[in-house]
Amino acid sequence: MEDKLRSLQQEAIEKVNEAQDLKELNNIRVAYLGKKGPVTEALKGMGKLSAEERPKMGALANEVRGAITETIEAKQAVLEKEAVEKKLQSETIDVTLPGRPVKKGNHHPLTMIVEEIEDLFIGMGYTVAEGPEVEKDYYNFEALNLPKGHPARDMQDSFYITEETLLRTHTSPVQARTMELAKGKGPIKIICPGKVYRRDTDDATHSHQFTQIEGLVIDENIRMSDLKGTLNVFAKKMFGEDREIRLRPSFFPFTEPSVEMDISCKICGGKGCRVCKGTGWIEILGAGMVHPNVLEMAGFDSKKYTGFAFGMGPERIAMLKYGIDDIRHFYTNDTRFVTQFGTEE
Ligand code: FA5
Repeated sequence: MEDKLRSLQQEAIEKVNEAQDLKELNNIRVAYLGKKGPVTEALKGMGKLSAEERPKMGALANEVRGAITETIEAKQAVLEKEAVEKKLQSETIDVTLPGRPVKKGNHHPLTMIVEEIEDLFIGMGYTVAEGPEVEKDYYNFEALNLPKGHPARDMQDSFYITEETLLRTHTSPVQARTMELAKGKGPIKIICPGKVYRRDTDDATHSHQFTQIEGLVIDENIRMSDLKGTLNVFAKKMFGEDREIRLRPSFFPFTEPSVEMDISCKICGGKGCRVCKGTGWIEILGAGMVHPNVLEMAGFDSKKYTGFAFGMGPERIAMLKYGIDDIRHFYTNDTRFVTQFGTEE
């Protein structure tokens, strides 16, 4: 029995030492030390031994079991360490690999222009005002000296919602609303950016929905020269000192006198093209001195207060600044167009 136990010990230890992984090691443990294993079987046969031999063989069997268990534990520690190292190696991250850039969005050129114009006027002491896009006929027309049936209403073909409400055709109703809120007391110095809507036929420079930025200054002693000076500063800052500007006499029922401002066309350098309709100039804004009727209707004393107002189209300004040849590019969402401007956000 002694020989059998010793050879079992040697055989088990050899197998343990050759085990390649933890699974194989566990199989060896079950095979040699499990309930049906040879060591247990040998111990079961102890009853057949003499009283003198029994304690001796019992001690030997425990020694063999202990030696196999010890070897298994030592091997287990080695295999576990190897397994961890193998896993670490397979999951290694190469931190020297360059990362893949994540594509983010970027500012729309129209947003950039509106923000640039806002910054410019805020720098001149203006505050930003807002008004509704669904507007009352009263603020869009009547309070601006355009009573019902006035022929000049045809200048801005409108989308009506009810008899008395429409999609605003310009940002000028914000003038009327701001003056009304001021209750006849100046000064007022605001700009108002926002969307406007007209039943215009879309072409290279016209859209049925576009953006305007309104400006309004009301105080004592405001003169036409203040308006001219302001528009000059704006145009030079926006387009550079070398671009040509011209003011043309015009007509708006809410200003008197009225003007329109044109900028020389960047696309053709003033020679005439599709964008400037062969004239070499593009109109970017309408302006004038606030009509006394408009001041009085909003509760201002027109003998004490005077003011100027302007309304510009930022799409046209962006077209002139960046040399964009069709206003429809702003609305068709082609990312190849939009990503050409500004920085990624
Ligand atoms: C007006 O809308 C006046 N409310 C401007 C104004 C304000 C005059 C205050 C006096 C005092 P007008 O219809 O010309 O004016 O439009 C102003 C600007 O909006 C134009 O110069 C042009 O740049 C732009 N614009 C007009 N119609 C369109 C359109 N269909 N598509 C794109 N831009 C347009």
